[in-house]
Amino acid sequence: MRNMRMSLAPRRAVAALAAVLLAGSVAACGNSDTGASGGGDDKIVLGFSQVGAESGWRTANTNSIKEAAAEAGIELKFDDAQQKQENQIKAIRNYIQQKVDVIGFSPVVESGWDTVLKEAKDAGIPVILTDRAVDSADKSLYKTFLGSDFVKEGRLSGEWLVENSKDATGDVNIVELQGTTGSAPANDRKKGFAEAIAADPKLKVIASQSGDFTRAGGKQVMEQFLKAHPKIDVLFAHNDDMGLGALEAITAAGKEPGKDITIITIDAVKDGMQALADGKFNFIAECSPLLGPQLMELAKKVHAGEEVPPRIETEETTFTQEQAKAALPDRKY
Ligand code: GZL
Repeated sequence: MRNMRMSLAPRRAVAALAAVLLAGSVAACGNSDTGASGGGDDKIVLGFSQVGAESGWRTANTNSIKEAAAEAGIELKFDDAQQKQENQIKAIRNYIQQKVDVIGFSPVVESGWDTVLKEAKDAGIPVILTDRAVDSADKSLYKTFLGSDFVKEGRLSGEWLVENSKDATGDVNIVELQGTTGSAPANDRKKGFAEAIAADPKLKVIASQSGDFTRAGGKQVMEQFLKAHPKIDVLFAHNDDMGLGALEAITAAGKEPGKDITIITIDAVKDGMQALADGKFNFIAECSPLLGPQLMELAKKVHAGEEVPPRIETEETTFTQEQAKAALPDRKY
């Protein structure tokens, strides 16, 4: 009997141990489940496809998203597409495969998204657009678009130039450094600027080319502009980084930026604001990259099935040289 008891005891112990292990593994599986739609826990999983790391603005935008996700207790899967649309489409498809709860992305260009966004919709995964828009006719492919009004940024830039060119005698020759070809900010800033300067026929855009939002691109294209056009009065750059790259070319050509050539840019990142405060830039229209906290609030709402506004415009302002000097100490990015 004893032997029996003895033989029974280990079996009971094994059964008890197995039960504990089984219970533990089920619990562990629920806690460590990161890919499926929320798994057995309440942690929202957000898959985000970022344009790249092309500018100071983009770096600040990425930091805002990562910090806000941590703050909000949202598990962030993050992909840097290196400014290639095919990489963004691949990342979105991966997120669909992983059954994330919400997909967020900043589309590098406006067109070519309908197929992959329909795949996300068919998979029941809500999509939030941030920063840049898409030109899809089907607005049901995403829940909302959180970002700036780029046409307004271009218009404010042009209006400042009209206001500050009143005393000019003869034509004012403008060269334009466009952002990434096909991107919403490039298309819209160009449109807004052109509409504004139409108010004064003296203001003429004599050359316009993409510098792809990078410092290197801005420098390279500005060198070409300076070689081709002996009289350049104004540079309008679609972002600070291309303006900062252009500064090197302007200085190398023996001209004084901010004086010989008036420089207008968009973004208001710290390096741009420093150039403005130093008198090398003349005007900046702000484009805020700090979209992280609003993105996380929107992710929670769409995950909970709550209605959200189809368009949420970020608040921003403009800066002159004097305003930049005053604002610089408090700039977050
Ligand atoms: C604008 C953003 C643009 C910035 C650039 O919201 O998409 O992309 O103006 C950045 O600096 O590269």
